[in-house]
Amino acid sequence: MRIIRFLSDPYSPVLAAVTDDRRIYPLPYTDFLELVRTAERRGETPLMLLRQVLSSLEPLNRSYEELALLVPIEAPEVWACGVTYERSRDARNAESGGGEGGMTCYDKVYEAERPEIFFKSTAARTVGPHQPVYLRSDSSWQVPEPELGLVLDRNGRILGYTAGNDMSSRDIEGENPLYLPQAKIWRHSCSIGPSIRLAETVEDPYRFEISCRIYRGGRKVFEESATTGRMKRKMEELVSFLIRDNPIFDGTVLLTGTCIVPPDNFTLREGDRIEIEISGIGTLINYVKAPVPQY
Ligand code: DO4
Ligand code: MG
Repeated sequence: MRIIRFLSDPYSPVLAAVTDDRRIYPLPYTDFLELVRTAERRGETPLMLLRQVLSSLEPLNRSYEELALLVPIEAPEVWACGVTYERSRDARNAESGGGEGGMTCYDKVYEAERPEIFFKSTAARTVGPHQPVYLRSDSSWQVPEPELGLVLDRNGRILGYTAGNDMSSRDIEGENPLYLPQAKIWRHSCSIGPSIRLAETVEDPYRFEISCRIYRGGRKVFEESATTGRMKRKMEELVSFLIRDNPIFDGTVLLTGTCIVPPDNFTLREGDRIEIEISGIGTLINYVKAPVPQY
């Protein structure tokens, strides 16, 4: 069972459940958190509540593909983990010119007890399906980072899973790791969606298949797949470090790090179409836009 938001006529957001057979049921809740809280008040899980509610509702007479999807949750904050996969560690060593001789900061954090966790985005900087992600004007080496996202409550409980794009500037981070916030945070540098897969419907979160495809002028210029089974850490371990002495909000999203990095000679260009697909969650599609001049 997945939860989406879409824009109905006349322009109001609707929360809906998508069943495994892709039927869509508009829900009587304003957002995902209201669904979770209603279930909690009734001493039920979100899935138990949805099963009851859906039995008295009619599915929508439209297909998933026809809907104008919105960001599935307006996450007050998005945090992200880094170097949780070998692929990310190796790419970072390459872009920073490290990796020869002594241990780099990336080698160290990959092995350390404490994971890398950084602040990634706010609701205003985060976009949903089919909204543009922007490039930075001062970077010439930019890539999407396809990541599994955990949707958390204020206690760090994993309520659901979503797909995320941790847009990254490899030349800025490669120049100096202290530039990380600038390599990670700018206008529309984070995208999440298209749905939230209820955590209780996921048997094993280390079996998500993640794929990334990038199209340029209609031609596929990049494709790669990996699985969350290659993650060095456990999801609960990442969450426990996030919430250590750090109160979070209901609906916070934690991106769990990238397992896919395009080749070193690849950089995003205006007009590229990025597709991030995660099994059981769906495909998050965004177009790349040139930076907006300051005003
Ligand atoms: O170390 C910098 C960021 C790493 C990251 O974003 C990732 O591994 O996904
Ligand atoms: Mg990342």
